[in-house]
Amino acid sequence: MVKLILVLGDQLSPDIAALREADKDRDLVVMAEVAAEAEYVPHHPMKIAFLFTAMRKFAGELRAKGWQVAYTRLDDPENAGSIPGELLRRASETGAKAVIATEPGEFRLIGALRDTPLDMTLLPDDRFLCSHQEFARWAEGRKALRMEYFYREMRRKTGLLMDGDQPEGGKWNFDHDNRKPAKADLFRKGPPEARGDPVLDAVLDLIEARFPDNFGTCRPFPYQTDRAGALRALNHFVEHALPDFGAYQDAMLEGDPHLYHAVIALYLNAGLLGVMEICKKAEEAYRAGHAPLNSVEGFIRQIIGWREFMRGIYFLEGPDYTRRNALNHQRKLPAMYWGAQTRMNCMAQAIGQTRDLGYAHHIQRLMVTGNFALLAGINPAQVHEWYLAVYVDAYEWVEAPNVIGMSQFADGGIVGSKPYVSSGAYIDRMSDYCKSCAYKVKAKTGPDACPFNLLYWSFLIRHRDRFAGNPRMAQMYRTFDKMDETRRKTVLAEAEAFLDRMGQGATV
Ligand code: FAD
Ligand code: DLZ
Ligand code: SF4
Repeated sequence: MVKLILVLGDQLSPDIAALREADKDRDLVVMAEVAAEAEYVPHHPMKIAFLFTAMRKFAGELRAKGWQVAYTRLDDPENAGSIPGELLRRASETGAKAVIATEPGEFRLIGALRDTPLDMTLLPDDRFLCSHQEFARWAEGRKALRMEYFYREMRRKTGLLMDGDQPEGGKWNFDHDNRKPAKADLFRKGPPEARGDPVLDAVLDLIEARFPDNFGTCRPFPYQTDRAGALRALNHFVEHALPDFGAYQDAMLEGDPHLYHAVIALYLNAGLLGVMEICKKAEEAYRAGHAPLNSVEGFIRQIIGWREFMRGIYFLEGPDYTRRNALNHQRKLPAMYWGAQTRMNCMAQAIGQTRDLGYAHHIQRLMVTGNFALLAGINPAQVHEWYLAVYVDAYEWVEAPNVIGMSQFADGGIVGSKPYVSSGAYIDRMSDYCKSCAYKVKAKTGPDACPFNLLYWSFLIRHRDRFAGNPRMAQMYRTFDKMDETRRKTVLAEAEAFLDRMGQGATV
């Protein structure tokens, strides 16, 4: 009897588990653009446009290979509005009783699929290197879960950058060669241009009409939307940017949103690229003498280390992870995150490019928008929803551990051993943002004082009980305690006044 084969918007890989299990001559592939997925957060229009275009093209590729595909567009009058609803509709049309699906990357959708009355088989998503069971075995009995040790296991498992059983170059991690500030360079090649086509144009019209109020612009649309384009983007990165990826991965420059970053997470997370093909291309570039080891090791670590580690944490910790709030932060996310004016140039830059591209690189996410939210005590659930909505590469399995764990310390220290907080000095060192800011990064108090400077100390003092005993933070507390008392009081009072003004909706 016919079975329904579910392929979700971020499962656009021809060898995805559900398709491998299916019988091309008997089964029906179900793909659907649905309101429930498009609206569970107010996604950036480019994110929805990217996925719907890539889904439509992928369905076309499957049909060309001989699959029967039932594809529902968002504006189809029969659209049931949700993935389970679409499965039930197709089941009643075909008489199918059973569904084969690849496990979704979000507990919400896993639960919704399990709740359908259909005979549901959820197969493990083996596009990842590390299964849930393998991660749980690795984590079991460890006092703390640290990415660095997990990463070494993944290096051994994949053989990437290995010299026998030793790491290439004698070390696992070459980060001490990285983290330089960058200079403006008009000849730096960004990602390859997008090529317009009728499928994309139709989707852009649909999204602009259906989601006119969502934060973010849709045109000009900068991304690739099929496997061939994603491969072009990967090759372009390896050729032009990978050699400098390591040295400048933490740098930030006004007007240069990508620097030497790959801008491939959206393709990888949607299934248009695979983990091993990306890493092998990077390794080949190193072995051919095209890219240095510090860059290639750093890049591969992000993918087989951080990315796999984050997914492991999400599934290990369970559905309540996104509601954690270890620091009891309760402030509302300020309107500047949704595009309202701010006098802080670093925030205006990171949020502005997020609006225009649905993209910011790691350090902008972590040390600008994330750092500010943490210092200001914003409710982590609201921060999580923002990140899940605004980035074209955002899916809960990867976004939540990055936000709730790494960025907001709301999991109490599962992902990181200390919070990622810094004063304005870090942003000044790694960027050119402070030069054209209304605040002065060198000012520690007074009307021009950089808000990051004020909030940094007030954060540390608010959470003294929790962090003073952390050996990696003790020095910061000693520095504060050495300030004269008037200065300490002024810093804390000005931080409070800043937060009050922000809470009342003033432009800060
Ligand atoms: P590059 O900087 O070129 O890195 C190469 C690849 O490494 C990325 O494409 C990505 O696949 C992987 N990678 C790097 N860092 C991480 C990481 N910390 N976790 C997982 N993968 C990583 N990444 C997402 O894919 N989706 C998200 O929703 C997401 N949300 C984030 C939220 C916060 C607060 C922070 C600090 C990081 C987040 N990241 C997320 C990780 C990282 O910022 C993005 O993967 C990266 O910016 C994507 O751009 P890129 O492809 O140019 O990456
Ligand atoms: C993100 C997203 C959006 C916006 N729309 C759809 C959709 O209409 N149909 C679909 O199958 N998938 C969509 N997705 C991706 C899902 O939300 C994603 O599969 C889950 O969040 C699990 O990662
Ligand atoms: Fe950001 Fe402070 Fe620098 Fe302004 S001075 S750009 S607020 S770090």
